[in-house]
Amino acid sequence: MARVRRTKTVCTYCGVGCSFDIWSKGRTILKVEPSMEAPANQISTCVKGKFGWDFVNSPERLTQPLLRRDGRFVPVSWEEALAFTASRLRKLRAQYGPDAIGYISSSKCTNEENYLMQKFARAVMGTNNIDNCSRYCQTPATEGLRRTMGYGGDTGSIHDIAQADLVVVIGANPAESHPVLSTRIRRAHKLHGQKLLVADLRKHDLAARADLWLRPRPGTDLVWLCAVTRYLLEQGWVDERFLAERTTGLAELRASLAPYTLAYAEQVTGLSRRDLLRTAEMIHAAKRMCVLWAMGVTQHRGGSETSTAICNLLLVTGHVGRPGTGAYPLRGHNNVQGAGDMGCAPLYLPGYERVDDPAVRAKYERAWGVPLPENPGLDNHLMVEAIHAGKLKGLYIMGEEMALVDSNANHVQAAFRKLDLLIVQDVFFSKTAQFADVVLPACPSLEKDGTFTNTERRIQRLYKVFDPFGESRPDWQILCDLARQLGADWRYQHPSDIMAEIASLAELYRGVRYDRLEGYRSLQWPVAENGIDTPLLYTERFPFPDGRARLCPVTWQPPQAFAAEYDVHVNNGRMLEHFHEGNLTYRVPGIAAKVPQPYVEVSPELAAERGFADGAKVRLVSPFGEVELRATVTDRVQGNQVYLPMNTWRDHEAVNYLTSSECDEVTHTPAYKEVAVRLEVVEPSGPSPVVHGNFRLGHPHPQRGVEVERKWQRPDYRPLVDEPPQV
Ligand SMILES: Nc1nc2c(c(=O)[nH]1)N[C@H]1C(S)=C(S)[C@@H](COP(=O)(O)OP(=O)(O)OC[C@H]3O[C@@H](n4cnc5c(=O)[nH]c(N)nc54)[C@H](O)[C@@H]3O)O[C@H]1N2
Ligand SMILES: Nc1nc2c(c(=O)[nH]1)N[C@H]1C(S)=C(S)[C@@H](COP(=O)(O)OP(=O)(O)OC[C@H]3O[C@@H](n4cnc5c(=O)[nH]c(N)nc54)[C@H](O)[C@@H]3O)O[C@H]1N2
Ligand code: SF4
Ligand SMILES: [Mo]
Repeated sequence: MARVRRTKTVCTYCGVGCSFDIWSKGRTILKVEPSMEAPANQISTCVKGKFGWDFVNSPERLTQPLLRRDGRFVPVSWEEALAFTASRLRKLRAQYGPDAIGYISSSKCTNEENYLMQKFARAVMGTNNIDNCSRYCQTPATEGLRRTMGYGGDTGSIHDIAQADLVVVIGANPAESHPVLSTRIRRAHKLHGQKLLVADLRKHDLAARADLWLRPRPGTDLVWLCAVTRYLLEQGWVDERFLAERTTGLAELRASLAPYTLAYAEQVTGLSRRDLLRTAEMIHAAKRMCVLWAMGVTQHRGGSETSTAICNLLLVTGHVGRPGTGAYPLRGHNNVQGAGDMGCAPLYLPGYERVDDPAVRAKYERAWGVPLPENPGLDNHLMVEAIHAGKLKGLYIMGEEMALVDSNANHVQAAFRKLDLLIVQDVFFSKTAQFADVVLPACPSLEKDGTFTNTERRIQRLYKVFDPFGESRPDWQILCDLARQLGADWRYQHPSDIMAEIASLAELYRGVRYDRLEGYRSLQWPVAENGIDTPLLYTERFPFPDGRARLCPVTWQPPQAFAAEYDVHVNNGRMLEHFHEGNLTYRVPGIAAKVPQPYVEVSPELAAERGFADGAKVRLVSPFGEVELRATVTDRVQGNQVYLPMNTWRDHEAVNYLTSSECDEVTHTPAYKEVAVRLEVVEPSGPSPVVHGNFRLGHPHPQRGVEVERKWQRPDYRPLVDEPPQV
């Protein structure tokens, strides 16, 4: 008889990092119970953390390794799959060299697993071709912070945001993307008179509540940020003492801001002079200001530059290093911060130490006992291009739905078809897996021990709730098994052994130990040897040799231009209930039943002009591909800007069939938010705005060789919830 168990875990979805207890019996989850002890969320969670777990028992879980034979996937034993994978990797390396293989790590996986993935790429296989999905989102923000302040992480804690008297949110939609964090803002705004300034194209939850809502033209945020910074400097509304004592580069910054007059900003951004002045006045009036930003800033060609402009504004006004101030580049995935911290990037080893620094390499060579490659490797974007160029022959993807989430999906999928070897390690038979030669079944977070690092740099432990489903294995074990097949002497018995090694090498994690993270205890990096952590960064100095922050001049990169026929701008992003392409959330019947298949939000003006009604079926055609879906007419969007959630399950509706291969020049983060299409009306009216009825899941189930068909009813469809469900 199974006993009732209570196990602490950390949410597998977003970067807020909520933690809670899972009550279970056998493989059944009885309830999810948050705790006052939970450092990021206390008793709050959102709908995903509370109800989003049934996927772990989905009959579609991968339970055995699969090998492609004669165009079909056949289940095989672990022994056979590992031997096959190792021999193919060895062969490719012998034939084309170590740099002909790329490795994609997973922000869904633990720190320990991410550490092993980059160690596998570097120490076992001999290449720096390693990346993770922060390339798709946060890298530009990290770049902006590293240039100006030093560390690529939020400067304070979620708790600090509530203490600010002005919160500025730029190109982020926390009510859906970081729900529990947004409730902190809403509460402070309502109860404590906190002021809220939002810059966004779309009237989302926080925009609708804001004291001032700016609606700039897409991709022009840098211009209004620079104009406001310039105006603040002109008026002397800056923190002279902070500037003098804690920063360098003011003269260069001042000179670089010369072109950014209010008149220029009005012309480029479409914002009124009045709103620009009100913005400056609100900032001047604030004693403690934080700026939150996310994909509306980073997923543009100028993502790094705009992120830098945000940091400049914070530094000029002295809003860094005190509670209630600072920079919050909201991290997306549960462990995207950790994946970066662990060195899953072509240029950085764990703790952001550069691979091209001989002293750093020497430290790792001593620890790992092998010579390490010194040339920086390929990032995600360059890997795809290198496959097309015939230079990259093999790819190992752990926990990333790259075929659908990378931009210009047709281009990416065409690259996958050219690979000699594609290894996919996932919990489900994803779209990406359809291109694989070998599919390795992994365990999701509930089936393993480890740590995640949330958006506040907070490291938290998760404990195993269930045994692995079928023959699936935790990612860290798969990596160890494979490394041993390839001759490495990896003997980790438990993730805590891996963390001990991380702490011995990465300065930021120096004092991190499992016993210091027992239960709900947590640590925010940098963690000193004695276990003292750092909830608030830069209280005394910035981690540059002179201890001062650097003001950095920036240049505006106008968004890409499209031919005149592509006259509709496609804003895109998240919806509350689903996570990305929905490999997990659409397999939670409770959520999938409640929430729709996707839709495109169209403004009343555009619908009237094109002669269609709510519920119409429209086709969006970009230079790179097309999608067809139902429209919902709403004033959340305006004019020729439509909004398309990326959270579709149905392959052919994925927004990335529309996006291009353009990217941020510095970091290669895709310009996902720069999309234009031609809108064609397929049916001028239709079932409104719900997409009624049933649909077939397009994913063939490899083990049974049949199409899985499910019938889900969606009775009460509301695309945007006013109040995200709080429990
Ligand atoms: N429910 C749910 N939560 C998630 C995720 C999920 O899939 N589902 N994914 C997680 C991940 S990985 C990430 S990275 C985060 C992302 O978190 P967010 O960045 O909040 O997510 P997006 O929906 O992409 O929101 C971007 C916002 O930018 C706005 N925007 C677009 N273009 C511009 C522009 O040019 N200027 C300005 N000022 N605004 C613009 C959009 O209107 C939108 O409101 O969410 C995380 N949380
Ligand atoms: N147009 C457009 N495209 C975008 C974006 C956008 O705003 N607009 N946002 C981009 C951003 S910011 C991101 S982060 C990406 C998100 O894209 P992804 O990171 O690919 O998204 P997920 O679906 O959350 O996770 C990927 C896979 O991990 C698997 N998985 C879950 N847990 C585990 C585990 O423990 N182990 C293993 N091995 N696998 C696991 C899931 O089944 C899923 O297939 O999308 C990007 N694409
Ligand atoms: S806010 Fe994020 S971390 Fe918290 S329960 Fe929701 S998805 Fe999970
Ligand atoms: Mo992300």
